[in-house]
Amino acid sequence: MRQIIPFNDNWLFAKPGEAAQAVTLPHTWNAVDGQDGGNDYWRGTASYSKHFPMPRIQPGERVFLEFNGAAMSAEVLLNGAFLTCHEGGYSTFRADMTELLQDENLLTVKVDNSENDRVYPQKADFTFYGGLYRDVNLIVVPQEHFALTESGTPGIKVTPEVRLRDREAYVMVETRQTGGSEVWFEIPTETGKEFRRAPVLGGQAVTIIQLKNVHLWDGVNDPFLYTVTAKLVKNGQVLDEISVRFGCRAFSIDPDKGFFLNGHSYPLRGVSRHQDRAGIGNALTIEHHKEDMAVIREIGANTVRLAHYQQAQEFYDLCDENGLVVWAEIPYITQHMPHGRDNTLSQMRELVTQCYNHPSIVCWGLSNEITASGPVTEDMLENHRLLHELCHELDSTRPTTMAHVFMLETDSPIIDIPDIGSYNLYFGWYLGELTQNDRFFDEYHAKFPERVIGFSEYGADANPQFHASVPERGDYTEEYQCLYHEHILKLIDERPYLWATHVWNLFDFAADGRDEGGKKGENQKGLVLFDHKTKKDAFYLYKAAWSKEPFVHLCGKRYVDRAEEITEIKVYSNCESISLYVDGKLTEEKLGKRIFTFSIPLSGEHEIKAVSGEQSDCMTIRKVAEPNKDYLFRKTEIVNWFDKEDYKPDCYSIKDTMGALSQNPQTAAILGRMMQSMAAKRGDVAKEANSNANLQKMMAGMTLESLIKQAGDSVPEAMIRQLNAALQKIKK
Ligand code: GCB
Repeated sequence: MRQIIPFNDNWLFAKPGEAAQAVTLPHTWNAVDGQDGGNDYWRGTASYSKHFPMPRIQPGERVFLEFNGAAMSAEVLLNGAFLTCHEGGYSTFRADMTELLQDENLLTVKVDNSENDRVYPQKADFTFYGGLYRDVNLIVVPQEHFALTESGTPGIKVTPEVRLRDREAYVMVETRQTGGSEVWFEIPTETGKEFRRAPVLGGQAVTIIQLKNVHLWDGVNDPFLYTVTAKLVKNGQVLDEISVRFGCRAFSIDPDKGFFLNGHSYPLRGVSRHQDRAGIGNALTIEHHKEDMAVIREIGANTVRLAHYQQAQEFYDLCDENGLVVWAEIPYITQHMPHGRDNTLSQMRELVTQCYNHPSIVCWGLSNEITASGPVTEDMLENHRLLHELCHELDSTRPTTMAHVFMLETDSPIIDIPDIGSYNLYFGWYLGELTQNDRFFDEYHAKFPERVIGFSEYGADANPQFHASVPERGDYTEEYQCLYHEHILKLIDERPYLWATHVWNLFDFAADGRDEGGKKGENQKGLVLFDHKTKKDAFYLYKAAWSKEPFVHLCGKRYVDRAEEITEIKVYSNCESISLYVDGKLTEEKLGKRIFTFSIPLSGEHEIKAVSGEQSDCMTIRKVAEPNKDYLFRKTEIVNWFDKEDYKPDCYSIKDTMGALSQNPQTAAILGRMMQSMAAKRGDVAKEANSNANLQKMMAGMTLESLIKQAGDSVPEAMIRQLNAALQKIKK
């Protein structure tokens, strides 16, 4: 019988020219430098080595080595001889090492996350951690065994076809193997078990098992899972055995009505997740995965976009168990690389092969914002067509999708390639007004009523150190993040045709190139901090919308010192009424939905308590004479400096629109320089926004002043003054 032996202990890790250190897997070498900003984390080739004795095996047995994540490329040597190599840091690969084994062995894995032009990702808004950051195992199997090596296959493929009307499913089960003469399949059911035998023909065995009265996998309501066991048999003797869980569900997507699960409307509303956390990088344990899932369950999401690459099998398993609908994707992102085609195809082949059996997954993401760094080329189109065809060759049951960058023209030919589409929009954060998001979808849906469209990313950065009573775009306050999401949540509620929506992001995550909003190396669009524990206020807005667990949350607990005479108290709750107590006295009771606001006069220190039935929350706030400077991301006010200066209305200034400034060659040149320096410190979206014609059109109506405001501290005040002075020298 097969044995799986954990192989995580007693490794030696060494960077070139450095002494080796003992490590236990999972391990990444960028846990610290990949999160501290500066875009200077070490990318190179390091080595992991391990001595081990000959595993105890029976004659004829084979020993496979399994890597579940070697980022980004790996070359594996056993006793100095080449065993295998792999490109792509997020998928499983295995190799048969039996022939190279000796009494005493030395395994060496050269792992490489250095820059190149072939292996995705190379350009994206997250840290490309290097290392053996997921489990390594030995798998000992008999001579004749289920397949292990082709694209990291689980050896078994389960395709349930559900007939809702008859409440039955026809489950096709296929296995691949070396040897054996037949395969015995067994599915325990709630009333007994189904058993079938199928002959091995050409290395494959197939059966179809009818499940009557099928228990459906019904999302978060009832994520029921079956298990199928396959036994490889010869002469009546069982040689190898594997089992896998699967779920029976049917889904469809309507361009007008959105997503349907098992015949009922099931709007997909949820979050995205990256696989890293503060101080640990991507070397996560099962406990980390479980903690993340608990947060997803707490917020009440029914879908998760596992961005921007294949994530750990343990996490897809958790999604199956918890009924989360998953968008799965490969890291074909930001920049199309002409030499990267094979790598996109092999990463997709592995994703689909390795993840096929998860009922949670409903689509394969071909790429993310792939047009962000350059125009749509014939090579890029061809790459997408091949990926799309590959997905359908491997899987006829799931649609392909793409996440488009917000400046991609809606009539671009690339949009027609995947079965369904989705846009990442950041109006109201990187640029523009919040209402531009609404307008975008309204226009899109009116123009392309037959296209399925979703909202694959939206978000605003917030550092919970920063607060404002009048929040503004670009101030990085918790309060602006709340306003932003309140707007978008309403937008989504009013547009049921959006087949799936995903907040970017559930958790803050590492993007070592970032330096903004008071933190280095982090993208702070999370609803939860990078510790994956501390929740920002906006988290509770979604909880109020999605979760059925009654709760009351008082916003602004970290906004203690308040200078205003009358302050707003905001409560997020899924209860129907909220009673507000100030210093122990009931001041007001309100009926409402999700968002409850109260105005209370401030004098001294106050105990605030919000109550609904059994649920309550409390906080202390106090009146202060002057605004607390620690709450301000921008320590100086930028609104007033301009008025104080001598202002010549017949000359250009930052009060002019981007459209007007780009008309005049002199002001256009000044603008260009400023945009470049602004973009340097922010994510790729901001960087690419510079050169995009479609985007320039969208921004033409904005004043330069409002653009600067939302750019936060990437434009220092001295520079704004200089800029204005330079513009004021140019006559209109
Ligand atoms: C995007 C990208 C994502 C970034 C995000 C941002 O559109 O797809 O990877 O992290 O924008 O925060 O800028």
